[in-house]
Amino acid sequence: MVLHLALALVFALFVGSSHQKNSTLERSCNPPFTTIGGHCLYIDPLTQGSWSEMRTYCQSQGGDLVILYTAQLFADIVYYIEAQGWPIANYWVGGSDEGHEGIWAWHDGTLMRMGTPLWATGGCDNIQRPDGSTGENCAVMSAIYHLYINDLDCSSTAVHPICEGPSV
Ligand SMILES: [Ca+2]
Ligand SMILES: [Ca+2]
Repeated sequence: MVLHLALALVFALFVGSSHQKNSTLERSCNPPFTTIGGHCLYIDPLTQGSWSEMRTYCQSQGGDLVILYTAQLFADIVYYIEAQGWPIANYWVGGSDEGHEGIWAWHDGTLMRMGTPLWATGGCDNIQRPDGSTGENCAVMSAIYHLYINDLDCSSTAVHPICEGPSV
């Protein structure tokens, strides 16, 4: 009976510790990725290039350009960038309407929501949508719009990558 209780206690401790290890807050990521908002992300302020170049760069690290699944993740990324004290810059994320003008989608095929909370208000028309037509087909967290999303020419090269890697 005592042995059974001891085994049950050991089992409970084991389950408890493994549960804690796998919880969002305790998750660790393989370098160069770091935990941001419960995801394994890599934001590289030293590397920049076109959207496709930065997508290839993320893939070479075992990931891809980040998909902003939730408003909370978007906010966590903004807070992280601000907390680093980096200069204001442009950052590519994994959304595009290249080849299907006006239909914005993440690289996994998920449709990208317009408006709040992602998109910046461009100009004075107070519309939170892409404004670049066929000349601007890639989504950027924009330096001039407080890191809200804007559409930008995909070949712009003064843009850093935000990569998401596999969760551990
Ligand atoms: Ca477009
Ligand atoms: Ca634009």
